[in-house]
Amino acid sequence: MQKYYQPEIECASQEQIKAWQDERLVETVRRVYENVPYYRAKMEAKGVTPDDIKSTADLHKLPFLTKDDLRDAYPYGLMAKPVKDCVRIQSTSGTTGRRVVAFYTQHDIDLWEDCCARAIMAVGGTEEDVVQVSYGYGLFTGGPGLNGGSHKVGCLTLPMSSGNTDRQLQFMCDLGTTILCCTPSYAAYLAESIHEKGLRDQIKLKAGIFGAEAWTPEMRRDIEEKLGIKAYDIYGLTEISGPGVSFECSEQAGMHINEDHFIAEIIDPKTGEVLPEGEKGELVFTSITKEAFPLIRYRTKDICVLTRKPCSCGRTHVKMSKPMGRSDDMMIIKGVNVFPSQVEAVLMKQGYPANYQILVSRENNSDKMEVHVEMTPEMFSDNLSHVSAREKELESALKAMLGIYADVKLVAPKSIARSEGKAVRVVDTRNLY
Ligand code: DLL
Repeated sequence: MQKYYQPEIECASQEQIKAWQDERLVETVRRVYENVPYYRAKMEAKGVTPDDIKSTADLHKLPFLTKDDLRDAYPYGLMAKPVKDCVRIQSTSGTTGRRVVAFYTQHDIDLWEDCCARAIMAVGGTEEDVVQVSYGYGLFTGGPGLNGGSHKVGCLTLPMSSGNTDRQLQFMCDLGTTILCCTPSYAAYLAESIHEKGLRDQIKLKAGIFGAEAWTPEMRRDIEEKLGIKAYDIYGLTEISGPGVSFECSEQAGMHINEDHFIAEIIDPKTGEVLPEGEKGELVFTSITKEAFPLIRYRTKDICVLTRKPCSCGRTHVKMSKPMGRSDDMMIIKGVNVFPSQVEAVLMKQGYPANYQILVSRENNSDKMEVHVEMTPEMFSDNLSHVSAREKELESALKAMLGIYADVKLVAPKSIARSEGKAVRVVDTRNLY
């Protein structure tokens, strides 16, 4: 039997959902206009005041917000509550090295954890379950979000964080983990290790909640088969709270967006025009319950489709498809958001020319990032040991900027193919979308 964490909300009528959204949108817009000078200026520039916003039908009148706004307003410019009312930040990388920082009051954390609890119960989680949270903890939202949701459901929670595979497997076997939460690529890696070590009979897993990056239907089948589980998708982004903005249910076909907290729109990424239900475009969110960091019409850059087709699970909230790509150049490598501009900034700072190429591939279900960088003619004449020392130096500078390892290869001047139009900065052979 299908169980819900908050049935009266998750299965509310369309009218009720609309009524919540109307009321909360009007309140949120007024609040940010009065408390956040950055928003007030943006609204004034578009000639719109809180009096113009009477319901969700007026949403289109409001200006969009992008990662650039977050960068411009960094660090405190979009905060809608004083620091004394905030208890947490989470963070992720931004477009040109400035990080995105999201703020939370205790109430914000509470609502975020409710969303994650809904996701856990949607995959069959109950207080009988042992939930292994193998998303990273710390600034990344994955660990803290699912951890909180698991507590709310009353599951025994293993705050493993990512890495240390032997320890992951030992706890999984010894404590009888039933639900695994991690990125799909780490799930695939764990599945392979379980298979290789012949541990399949010793595990009690029944479900997995895997998100934070794109994964293919083939990958889902492979993980499900190797582990003998159902693998569910979960979506979210730091700016809008973290995991649990939307989650899959028993249908395993699209993710329910928690519409009592977030209003979703699909727009044409080129014109900004709102598209009708069922059309593919960029997903835009407005958060309507957040106290510290409410974002209005935030452009996610994720390309998706929304559907209100009734779902057999009984939930009534709109469903989004799996993201089908991005309208910007952000890549997710080993679960970490990486922009080519960040790589470029490091190279420039270290005195390299802007002739480089980022090669991303997947080997044994694990992402690999290589950066080929042209040397200047002076560097090229150096001896070989200097070259390898320079490579190491760049690798650590990139690690400091991105948080992940990239294999740097310094190549001869003019050896990276020049293109006639836009430079081909990224060659991604993973075929994830
Ligand atoms: O990835 C939050 C999260 C943690 C989601 C754990 C799910 C599980 P960010 O690091 O800010 O936040 O990255 C957000 O990741 O805009 C999408 O492009 C991508 N993304 C997130 N979930 C999925 C998914 C977390 N299920 C960015 N499928 C988003 C495909 C996803 N892409």
